Amino acid sequence: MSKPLEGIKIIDFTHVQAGPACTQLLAWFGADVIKVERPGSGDVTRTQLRDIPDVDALYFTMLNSNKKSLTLDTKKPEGKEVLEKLIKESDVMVENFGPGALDRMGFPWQYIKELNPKMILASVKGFSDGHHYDDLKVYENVAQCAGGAASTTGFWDGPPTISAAALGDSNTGMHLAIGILTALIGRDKTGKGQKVAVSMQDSVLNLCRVKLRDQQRLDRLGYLEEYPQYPHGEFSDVVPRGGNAGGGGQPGWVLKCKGWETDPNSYIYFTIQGHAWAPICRAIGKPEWIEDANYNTATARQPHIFDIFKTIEEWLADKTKFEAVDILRKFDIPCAPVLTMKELANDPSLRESGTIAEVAHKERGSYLTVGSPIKFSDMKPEITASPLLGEHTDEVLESLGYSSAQIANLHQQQAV
Ligand code: CAO
Repeated sequence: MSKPLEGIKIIDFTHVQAGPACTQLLAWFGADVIKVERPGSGDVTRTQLRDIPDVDALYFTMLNSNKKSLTLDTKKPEGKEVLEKLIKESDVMVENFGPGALDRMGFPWQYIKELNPKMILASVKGFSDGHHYDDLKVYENVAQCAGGAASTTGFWDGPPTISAAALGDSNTGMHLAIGILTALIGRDKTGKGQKVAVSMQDSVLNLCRVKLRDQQRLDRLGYLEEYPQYPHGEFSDVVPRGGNAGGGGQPGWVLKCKGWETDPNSYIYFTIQGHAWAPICRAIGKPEWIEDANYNTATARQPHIFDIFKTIEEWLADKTKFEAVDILRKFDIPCAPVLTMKELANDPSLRESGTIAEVAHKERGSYLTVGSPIKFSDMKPEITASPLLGEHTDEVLESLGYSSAQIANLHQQQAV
């Protein structure tokens, strides 16, 4: 099956998570992604949090599938020369070095553009160019704090909280992938490349859009009706942390199910969708609430919403999270079990769809990874193993026209 991005050549000058997540996605869809790594060490994630001695860590293998690895010291003249050749032949270069690193290496955008006017340079930084923090190096949790996620996540009586989801890293990588595809389509029209830049702060903030909505509502009204603080608690002048409250127009909460005393994940998320009130009452055995004026509108329910959740928890007490959802789905109630990583890893539906993929690796045996969350009618992305460090160095150099003698010479000059 031919893949849509076949023929697009990408220099993957990325490391850790934000950049690699982007280029991995493009590799799944057919791009020829050549990861450029420092000889001897490579991407730092190859050795971070290892579970098997001397074998590429899962952190690396799960973010670098379907790529090639070229080792190159791009600070040495002969490494620079190879990179220049690659730039002339490629469509896209993706990087997420610390601020200024590419310039210091001798590859500012101006020079890359001179080498190849059709080149698309895609960069991730912690903060956008010109921002007063644009000199900072940034990791995931730093971005979650800078982008508004931490101040609005967690419980009101606890500290700002980090989400387990990679809002700063992989999310920024996904934004960058959209930027690259857009620039490629633009290039088809103009014949010119361009620089695409995405900051981690901006990408987190983009996902916190509804919290900026809430700040403006709070400024105007002084309260936020869907937050647990309403109507009995107090609001300050900033959006508070709302615990597990629903962020949209319907109240929701994480509710205990049978076994919660010993199983920390025996919970469901339950949403009280306004027009589902009658089915909810029927489902939980409270048909008398359907017409009761204390319950039959969202406004009437809000003052005692936590008593309502408590009643639902009483109904849940003798049901597992899976049994509960199996009953509630028949009443068309938006809900889900709180699933653990173990349950997700073994979920037959996710295996079937390719969202959880098992990949064979030369050195570590097989491992699980998250496959493409994007599904196509005419293509099923196949996930192949991440490359060993420098696995494709000779192959890439040959494709650039280097002879065996020149390649041997390069290896010698590049030796660490
Ligand atoms: N050959 C020679 N030198 C190389 C090289 C290669 N193949 N690959 C990288 N280098 C050099 C860089 O040129 C840089 O050199 P100088 O700082 O001397 O100019 C050096 O390696 C270190 O690069 P770095 O600043 O990117 O690395 P770091 O470990 O100090 O910082 C990180 C890591 C992630 C904090 C930083 O890269 C960053 O802020 N990136 C932008 C934001 C980002 O993507 N963060 C997400 C990371 S995922 O959590």
